[in-house]
Amino acid sequence: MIHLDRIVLREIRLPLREPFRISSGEMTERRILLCELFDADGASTWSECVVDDAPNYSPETLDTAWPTITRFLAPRLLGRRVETPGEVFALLEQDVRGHNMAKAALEMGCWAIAAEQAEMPLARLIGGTRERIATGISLGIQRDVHALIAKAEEALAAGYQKVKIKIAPGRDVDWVRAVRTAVGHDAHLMADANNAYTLADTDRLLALDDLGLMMIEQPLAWDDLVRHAELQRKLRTPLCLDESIVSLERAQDMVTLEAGRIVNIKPGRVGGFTASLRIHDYCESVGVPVWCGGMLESGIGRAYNVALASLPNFTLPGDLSPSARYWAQDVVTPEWTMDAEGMVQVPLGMSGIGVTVDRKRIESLTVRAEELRAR
Ligand code: OSB
Ligand code: MG
Repeated sequence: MIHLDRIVLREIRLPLREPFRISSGEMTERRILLCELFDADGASTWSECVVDDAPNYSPETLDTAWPTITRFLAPRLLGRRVETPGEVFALLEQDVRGHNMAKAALEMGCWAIAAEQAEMPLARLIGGTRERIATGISLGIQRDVHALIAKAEEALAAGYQKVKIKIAPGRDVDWVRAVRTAVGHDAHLMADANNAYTLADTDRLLALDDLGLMMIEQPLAWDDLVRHAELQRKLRTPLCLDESIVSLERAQDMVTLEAGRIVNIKPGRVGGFTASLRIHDYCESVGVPVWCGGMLESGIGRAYNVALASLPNFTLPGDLSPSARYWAQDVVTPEWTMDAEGMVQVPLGMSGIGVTVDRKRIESLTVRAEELRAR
């Protein structure tokens, strides 16, 4: 049983080792929202709300998630007894529209509390079966095509099993073709447009069809399915939806409309693990492969992604780069690493999220904190 009596929210600032640019914006430093959850029985854990500073990926930001949690979401959990973490999503969904990342931070934290109570690794509690997970890298938009080629070659040499190239109009077909020529036809490449195109760009997108990409991620609007379906009818390359899939129902709609053939599951975007598990199971039942995306999480958010990606239908490499790719120093020990085969180990040797949170470091990075208690 889960019975939270205290939640502490914190904002920390963590500078990225290099700026990360996507078609809709650039990040140099992450403003990260962390939650610490305390159960009345003594169990506690950390979770991460994967919002960013600006609403260029989803409508949520750190500054919308914070008051949504304090005013609307945390009061529903604090002081309440809940039998299983699988009930938390419905509790947070009831009459609260949207704010999936805010919901997910608390919902996933409840799963980790349950894992602590059961003395089980989170990955096993949710039904994960893998011990190692194939990893891909997401390469931000580079200064020029030469820089992009160098990054892609470096990533493949390091063992990454998939290279995702962020694209935008003018930095797309020629750039991806140049990478393909440099790395050869066997390398697993894909492109992610983060909504940079419309159907008026169909010819340009069709030119990507000859480059042997595993998939093209979210070329059209963040909330669109119908136009993605129109595009998919013309493309041989599978479309993968990211931004558009905010719930099980949207994943079902994607399949019904044939708007895409692959789903990128980010637990924050869909409201947590319960929704992620439903989408995973549904996709498995209709033969749609899924993989785990990333939001430049700290090592805390990464722990949840790794646990989720250990489920059986996560058959494609996830955006689960090791800590050192993002940060000079992560907030967890051990830091997340990847072996030479591009595999991340699922931590199965301890209960809960599988890493130890460096509280001293988090305290030194904290710019604000707020404690919430059962009333
Ligand atoms: O579209 O997948 C995306 C990062 C921020 C916002 C959106 C996306 C991304 C990434 C980075 O691609 C994935 C990672 O965490 O390495
Ligand atoms: Mg994406």
